[in-house]
Amino acid sequence: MHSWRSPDVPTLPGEGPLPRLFNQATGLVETTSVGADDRAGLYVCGITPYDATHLGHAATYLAFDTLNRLWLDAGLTLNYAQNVTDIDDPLLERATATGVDWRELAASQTDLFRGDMVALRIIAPQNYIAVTEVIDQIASAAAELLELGFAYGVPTPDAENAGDLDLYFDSARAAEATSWYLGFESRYDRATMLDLFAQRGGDPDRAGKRDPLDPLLWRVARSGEPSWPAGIGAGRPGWHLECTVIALQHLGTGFAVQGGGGDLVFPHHEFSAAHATALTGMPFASIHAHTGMVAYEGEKMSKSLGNLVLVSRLTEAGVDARLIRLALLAHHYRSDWEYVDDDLARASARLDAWNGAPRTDADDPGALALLERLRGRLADDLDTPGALADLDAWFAEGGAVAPLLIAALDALLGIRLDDAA
Ligand code: 5CA
Ligand code: ZN
Repeated sequence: MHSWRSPDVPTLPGEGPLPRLFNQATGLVETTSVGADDRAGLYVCGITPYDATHLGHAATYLAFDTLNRLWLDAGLTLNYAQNVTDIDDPLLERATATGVDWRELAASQTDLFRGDMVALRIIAPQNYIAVTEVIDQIASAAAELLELGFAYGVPTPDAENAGDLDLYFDSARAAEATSWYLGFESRYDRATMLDLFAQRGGDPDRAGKRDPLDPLLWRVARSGEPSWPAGIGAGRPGWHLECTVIALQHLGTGFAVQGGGGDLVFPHHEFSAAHATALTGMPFASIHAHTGMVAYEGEKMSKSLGNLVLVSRLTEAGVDARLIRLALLAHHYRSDWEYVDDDLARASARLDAWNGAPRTDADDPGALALLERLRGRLADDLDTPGALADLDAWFAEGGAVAPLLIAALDALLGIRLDDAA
């Protein structure tokens, strides 16, 4: 599927350090490791395309955009893959409720998302893959898991297709036979897992499962639902296996960072990694990174609750997309926070202060030192609030806008000052 148009990213003098990131699986801030080919592999879970793009989505993609910018500044090449979950229960439910074909809903919302990413100057993934483009590969992966003994059939509860089997992942077998184990990434206890599994698309009470936490790999065809022919029986993919297959196809095993919002830690990321390790015998990613949740009006901003602030609504209302970017960068990517209108007002005051600083044609040593400070801050688990504070201090103390700073703001933070060419 076509991605979106990437912003130009200027090259800065010298080289930034390799960024360090908090790894959910170890609880430590670790240096991101890249392969010998200097390609930084990143997989970030993409949208389920209905009601895109709210500020929570934007904050998540912006966090990993900052990581990509730091990798570029460290002299690496990006190898970035992202999916679009264009077939899933909530998408189908929304399509039915609104009387729109699910394919049209997915296509229109994905388009809107691409436009928002361009407006926000988010670097595009080299591989932007819709789940419906890789159904055959997902079905093959499910078949392989069955062959390897990591999957089992559970009879459908419906009379109309009695005897048909949905395929489930055998977590206990995977924990026994591979390096993966339940909780390796989330480090949640079982009660928390059961609770989250039920909330986030799982079916702990489904009769016939070996463990209530075993996730669905392949849902056999039901009437009235889209399905695709497959050797294992016509059907559609389970959620976690989609991301496993897309990531393995484009990044291989052991890539640098698997990312997404904190709402995906369990069960989604834990089981995407489990499927990958069961298929390949290798760890999925080196670092498992997650963003905090953006809330609005007291609750997590989410499509299902409907408490959304959409990027497109703000830009249509005339809000400068740079202010959205700056408002989001003012919060550390790992913190949970609640969006208020004042976030935009503060971003506006900040951008005015920076734009209003005196201009100079010369890069003095102070500007170079500031660049190194920004690089250090950002490489330290993406400390964007710290970087913004350093810039505020520079300008508050009468520092000028030097060409180097214009380029640094653009390259590292994706913010172009008013007269940046
Ligand atoms: N399609 C799946 C991932 S495979 C999905 O979670 N889609 S989503 O549209 O619900 O979310 C897209 C991305 O935005 C995910 O990485 C998710 O973790 C993140 N996200 C969703 N809501 C928020 C929020 N309120 N704050 C921060 N990030 C969020
Ligand atoms: Zn995913």
